[in-house]
Amino acid sequence: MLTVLAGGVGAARFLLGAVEAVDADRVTAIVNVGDDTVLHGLEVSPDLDTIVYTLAGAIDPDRGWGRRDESWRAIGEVRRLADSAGIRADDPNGNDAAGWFALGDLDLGTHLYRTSRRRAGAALSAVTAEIAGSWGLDLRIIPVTDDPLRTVLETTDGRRLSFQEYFVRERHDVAVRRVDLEGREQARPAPGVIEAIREAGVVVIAPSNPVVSTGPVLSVPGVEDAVHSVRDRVVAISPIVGGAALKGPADRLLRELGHEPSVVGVAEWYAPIAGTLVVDRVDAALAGRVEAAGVRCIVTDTVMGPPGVAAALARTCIDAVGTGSQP
Ligand code: FO1
Repeated sequence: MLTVLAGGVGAARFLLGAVEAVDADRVTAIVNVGDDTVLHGLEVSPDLDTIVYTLAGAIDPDRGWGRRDESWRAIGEVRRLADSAGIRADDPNGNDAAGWFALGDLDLGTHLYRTSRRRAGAALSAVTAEIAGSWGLDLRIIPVTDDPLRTVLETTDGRRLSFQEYFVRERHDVAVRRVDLEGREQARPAPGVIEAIREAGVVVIAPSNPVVSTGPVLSVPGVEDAVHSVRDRVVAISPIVGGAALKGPADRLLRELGHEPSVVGVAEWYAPIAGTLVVDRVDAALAGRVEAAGVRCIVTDTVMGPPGVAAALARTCIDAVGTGSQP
């Protein structure tokens, strides 16, 4: 079994390769929910949806989130109404009414369904399985927890922003001094999470943001201990290539929180729980410093643009653990 600790876009692209490399029913994704939010009363789970839509071939390939062939009529109407009423995105009493978070019409259907099922008492993990099943997906996609877990970023000017306020509304262009994971003490791993880690032949930490994507996954009590207990079988893939994040603010957040924004900083971050770190060829010269941080370093192509790279990367992770493990 191959288990992947996953954030959004980078993890989704890796999972596409993983289901080429091994049978999809042997792959489990354990997914961040710290980005989840409630907008217009609807429950939105961006990382879960990015993974489902990507594996289903329904993702918009340019944006990397939301549906392909999307239309925007409903959110366009919200924005028209807000404009007319003078409601702005930074109005504390009505900011989502300003429509700063772009919910497409097809995507809205997912949020309507999720919200209705959750109000009827279904757990997020059960609803996620229903949504993935509707797309005919054979891999297991599990939110790390069914309990509320919210990433909150405190800016240097003292504001506390939800992840989506930081990422989308503020375009991650504000300095952060602290990241909190609200609800983590009470959160319990969703059914199947701990088993999927302990019983996996290989656990891959996807090339996702360590602070705000895999960080919340590992923060759920019991998850980091489970990963630590199989450290020799854990392979992390660096989301930092040549000192920069391929997408999003991973490099900036690492720097702002006092870590080196490089594969060395990533190695130091994951060394307690991962035996191996995979880095891109452009970082080959740093392999010695990665190993000095206490993890084995594998150098290969990690940028999952060209066809075949993601599947080759998945095979590299499996081979890294080797010795007869059966992913
Ligand atoms: N990202 C944006 O930059 N702008 C948006 O308006 C936006 C809307 C959106 C709607 C649904 C969804 O599932 C994702 C959406 N994202 C948007 C992406 C999302 O905020 C981030 O990619 C993840 O949360 C980061 O992992």
